[in-house]
Amino acid sequence: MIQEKERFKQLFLTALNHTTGKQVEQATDQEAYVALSTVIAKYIQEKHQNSEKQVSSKQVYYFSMEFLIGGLLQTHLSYLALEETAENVLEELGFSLDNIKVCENDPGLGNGGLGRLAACFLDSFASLNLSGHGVGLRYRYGLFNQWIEDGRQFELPDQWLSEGYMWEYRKPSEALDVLFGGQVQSFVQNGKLHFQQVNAEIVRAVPYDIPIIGYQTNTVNTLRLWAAEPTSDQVLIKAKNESDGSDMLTYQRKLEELSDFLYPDDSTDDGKIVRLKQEYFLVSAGIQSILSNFEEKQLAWSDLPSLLCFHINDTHPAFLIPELMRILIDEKGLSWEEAWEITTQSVSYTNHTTLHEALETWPENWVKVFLPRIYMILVEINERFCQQMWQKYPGDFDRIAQLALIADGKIKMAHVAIVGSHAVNGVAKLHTEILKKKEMRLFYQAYPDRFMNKTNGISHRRWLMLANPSLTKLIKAAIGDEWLQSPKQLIKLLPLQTDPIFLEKLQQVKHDNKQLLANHVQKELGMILNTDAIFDVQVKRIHGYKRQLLNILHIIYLYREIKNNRMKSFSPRVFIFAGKAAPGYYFAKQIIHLIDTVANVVNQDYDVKDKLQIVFLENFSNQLAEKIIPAVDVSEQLSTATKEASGTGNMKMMMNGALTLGTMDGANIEIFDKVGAENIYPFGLSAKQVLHYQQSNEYVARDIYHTDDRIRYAVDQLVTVEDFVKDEQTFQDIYHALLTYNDEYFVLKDFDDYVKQQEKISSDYQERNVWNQKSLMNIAYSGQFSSDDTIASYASDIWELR
Ligand code: 26Q
Repeated sequence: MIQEKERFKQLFLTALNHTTGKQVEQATDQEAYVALSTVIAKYIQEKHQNSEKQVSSKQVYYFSMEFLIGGLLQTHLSYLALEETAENVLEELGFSLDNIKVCENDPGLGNGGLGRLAACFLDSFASLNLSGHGVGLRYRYGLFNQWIEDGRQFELPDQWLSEGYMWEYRKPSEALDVLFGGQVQSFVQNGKLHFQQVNAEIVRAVPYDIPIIGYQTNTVNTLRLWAAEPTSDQVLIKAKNESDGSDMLTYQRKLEELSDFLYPDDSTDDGKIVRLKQEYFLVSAGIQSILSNFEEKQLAWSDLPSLLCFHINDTHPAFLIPELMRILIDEKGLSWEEAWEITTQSVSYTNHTTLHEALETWPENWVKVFLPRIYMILVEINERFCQQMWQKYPGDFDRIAQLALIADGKIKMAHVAIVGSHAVNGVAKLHTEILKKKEMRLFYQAYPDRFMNKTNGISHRRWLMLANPSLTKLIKAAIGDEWLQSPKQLIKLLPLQTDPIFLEKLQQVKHDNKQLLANHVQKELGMILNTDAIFDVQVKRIHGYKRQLLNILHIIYLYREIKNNRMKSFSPRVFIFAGKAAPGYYFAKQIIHLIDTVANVVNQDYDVKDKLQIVFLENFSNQLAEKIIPAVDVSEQLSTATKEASGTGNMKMMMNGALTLGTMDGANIEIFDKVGAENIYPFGLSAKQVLHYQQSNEYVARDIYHTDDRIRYAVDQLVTVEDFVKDEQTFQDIYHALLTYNDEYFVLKDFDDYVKQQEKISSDYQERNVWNQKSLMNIAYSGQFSSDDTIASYASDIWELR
């Protein structure tokens, strides 16, 4: 122990001197952060060298356009069991570990759920000793930094690389080329037809590797992020052709730009060509480097599916399918049939949405121009597939037209992904059912065995052990620490529901966490929160279907009731919101503006002080989520049934003892099934009812508006200069979305049920002992939502790892 400490200290001092040239006394926290990370990186390297010596097993490559990995300093210290040592050494040297931790940047390389899921999966791979690696893009700027002024969202570039990134290793010796555009030439050689892409634009792909370690395991996996760079040859050719050197620089920039930005999740059409190129860049670079490693082993190509799995995180990396075909056929000389067998056996696909507007398609013309050889292969896949379907369903033109991969000038990426893989999964039970019975019904009929469910999960280590140290301590004291390795062991907490002392402590932990969040809010917004109030939280991307509007309309109504002293058994509330709106998503930006407008009135009204507070926290991120989630009493999961594929914030909050107020949608349903009706607040239309109303014309939002006085008041406030708004125009589009366009998301329809459950929450919260029991039940049953479980299930049913 003492030896360890001395070694750590020496390494730290050396690193500090190396990176800054300074003595300890002069170093800033930022410089200490750099030195500390350098030391930790050294420990990881040592582990890595051991890990690579281990027997190689089947490798999974998880391809994703997004990885929201969050801060790694804390994770590494904890997983390497170095926290205490570091804390002591730093203290001796006059630093505080807490101050150093805040120097870390949070790379925002994702939009939301899908990107965070990928990060939780990497954590589980390494912690389960499985060889699972991430393949992604190293965007120069992550998802924008959000800044709100006068209720309006401004977007600033997320400069996560400005201070350098401590956990990556640039590997220029493993760089390779990705080709765009040009023409495809064919020629016959030895009686075989060959294809070659000529006059293409070449972009150099340079990998940056981030080692991923597990909790108390020896496994070190890799997250490989690719960056686009110009090749010097290309720039030179360009320079020779142009007289003016400035063009050369512009050209260089143009090539680099490819990996500059991450696209928001509902991006409008402009600039989308870059997104198309990004998707191909990711898979081409990723698969080329994996295959070149495979070739070094000198095995037969037919062995590939027993050694490698390529998993695609939604359709965004689906060009992997034609790219793998291209390499196997054009470069390795395999026949179509051999290549197809290898491809479909090694690729699997997760679907994350059934929203029609979110299913990815690409204009045929773009693919033809920018990926000419890939286009030819897609046409061939489509033709063979349609023929096969013709055999299966002779004469059924209509069906085959609907199944086709290419139709109406568009390439349907979900169709490509399903046809080109051996397994397709949804991310929660309901979502998978909707895929099978509705959205992908015809594919399910054609390939019933291909479809399966894998309900999402979250890393209980990041979202409980690291994010909530006081709860972790309490749980450890009660049931030991086996649950850290086997999260289902959290069920051992169940008997404690009859232990009033334990429940008292649980309440105290929640209160302490609320105080920590309140301190943060005071620092950021200068607002003092009532920590005895219910912390009622909705944090996630701002979207119509997630219905932040339902929440805020309810608050508008509550305000009136409180002002008029009409609330009977009301428990004071702090409503907390956070989330980004996609820059081009006008409606979502309006919602932020509305929340801000209502907050300004409520927070300044002395009459409701201590009863009602509203907070919108800017720039939601992993780091902010880690502050908020341990402090949540009520977890708002309000999506219109059928719309949220799974949700994962619901699981994070449950695991931290929050009670869910949610629709029967996505994984809320599975949470309901686990904790039982007593320990959750479900409300609203069921999926079946939503589908019914969508198909019939029976829902008329205006009828509800006219008959329910509470709704009429809340909706009218959007366009009436009375309690909240300053003019009639600002929020008229929200008003019209509800009344003129008949409330696509059934906000008004679900309002009454929502209010009832909110009232129930208010009165239940007053029986603190009972509430604490419910909270405990949520924690105890949350182990089933650990991503360890999810990954174990992918490993056995999809990747066949063991
Ligand atoms: C597509 C094309 C062009 C530009 C952007 C995109 C794009 C980018 C990101 C489309 C979608 C996304 C992100 C989707 C996402 O995060 N989905 C969420 O995935 C979670 C993990 O499975 C689920 O829990 C959520 O329900 C689902 O909404």
